[in-house]
Amino acid sequence: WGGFGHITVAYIASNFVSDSTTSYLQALLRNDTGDYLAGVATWADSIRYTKWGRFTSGFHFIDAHDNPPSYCGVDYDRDCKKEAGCVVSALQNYTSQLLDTELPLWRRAQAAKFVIHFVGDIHQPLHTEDVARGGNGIHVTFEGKELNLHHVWDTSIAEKLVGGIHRKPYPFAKKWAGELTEEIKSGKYAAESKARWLRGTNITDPIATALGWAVEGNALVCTTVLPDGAEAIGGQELGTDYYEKAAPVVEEQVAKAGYRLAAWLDLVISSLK
Ligand code: DCM
Ligand code: DCM
Ligand code: DCM
Ligand code: ZN
Ligand code: ZN
Repeated sequence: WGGFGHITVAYIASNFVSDSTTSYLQALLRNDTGDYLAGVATWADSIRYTKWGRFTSGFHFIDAHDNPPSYCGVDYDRDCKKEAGCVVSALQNYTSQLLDTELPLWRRAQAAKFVIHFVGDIHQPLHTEDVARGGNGIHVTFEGKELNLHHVWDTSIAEKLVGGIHRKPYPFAKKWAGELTEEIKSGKYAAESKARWLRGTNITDPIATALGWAVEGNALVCTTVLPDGAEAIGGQELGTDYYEKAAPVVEEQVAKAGYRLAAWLDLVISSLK
């Protein structure tokens, strides 16, 4: 996701974590405001092109060798690059660093920041997709603007959903997170979705847990992102029909990522004591 998506995911998570998780992470991240998660949600993107952070650039996605729309699927051994890693191995690695109380606090704070970011990214369908580098090479127009498909899914759809963010991601994200939090607590996700979202979550098996999240996002590439394949969409305007199917998917993936991030952080922090 772009910054707006990541910040929204973090605000949703801060609405659901337990009080002890809040205190623990506020201390670790040295921020005792309500923005302690939101404030670090985009940090991983800010370091990925720096010299020291270059090793993390492959951690934001997994390039599933699928063939949308006829075949979707993610296979850890097939798709997670052995040298560069992927978002699934990164979540496992940084979760274990966050759990490792032998590590210096700055390393564990850094691990927390990676976990907060990567739980977001794994829920962006095109971050689990190999075709044209996750859609970066598919040129489209959206509301008349020339963009690539990856950018549309990272940023444009979410921003249109909330009526634009007017260069103020934090207040707009906080508001959207508040709305999605209500949908989870008592609205459209309350009855069935949120219980289903946490099925398969296993702190003793981060690879299987994260792979489950990736498989689910990747399936959306076949149904919603590229329902007629990559060839059909290239050079096209993504009109109202496309947007109206995509927007609820973006909304649910963001809500789900925030709710799962809260559950994951609770599991990590509670297992430390
Ligand atoms: N931090 C870190 N490693 C350091 C120093 C700080 O991971 N060597 C973390 C703690 C905060 C965030 O970075 O989450 C911001 O730190 P600062 O307040 O130093 O900018
Ligand atoms: N950081 C790091 N190693 C570096 C530079 C930065 O681990 N060589 C981390 C420490 C903080 C985060 O980046 O977690 C933010 O650092 P800063 O406040 O220096 O930008
Ligand atoms: N990306 C992806 N899959 C890839 C390559 C990149 O999901 N195989 C993502 C990471 C960024 C965006 O696409 O969100 C742009 O990446 P880059 O700047 O590395 O092209
Ligand atoms: Zn992206
Ligand atoms: Zn990212």
